[in-house]
Amino acid sequence: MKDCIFCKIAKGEIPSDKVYEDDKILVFHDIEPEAPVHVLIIPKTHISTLNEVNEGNSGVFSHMFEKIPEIANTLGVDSSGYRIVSNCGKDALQSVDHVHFHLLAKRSLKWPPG
Ligand code: DGP
Repeated sequence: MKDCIFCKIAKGEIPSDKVYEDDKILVFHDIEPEAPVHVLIIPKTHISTLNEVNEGNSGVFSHMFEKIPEIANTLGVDSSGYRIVSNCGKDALQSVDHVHFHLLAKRSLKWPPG
């Protein structure tokens, strides 16, 4: 997607503070952190929202979730705990139209988030 900021980050056209990368996913620190640890986990291929997930592209998400324990361990939050959140659409205040999962940690995270 030509004008997608996360596609540009995935291609290295816009710099990011990377935590993990492989051929399918990229993990980088959020520019507006809401917690002492706040990273974004994205598929490298452009998928706009969770509504676009289907049998043909869901493999990247199983890969992503297989990698989350390793990412949490790298960040030093596997024992203390963390929250994974994905905002989909207007009511959830999704601001970047490229599916991403927030990993938040290292503070007490209230629930429900409000
Ligand atoms: P959401 O509201 O769920 O769509 O979250 C989008 C997040 O993306 C938000 O927490 C800020 C972050 N973000 C937006 N632009 C950039 C950027 O250029 N670099 C980085 N590292 N994060 C960004």
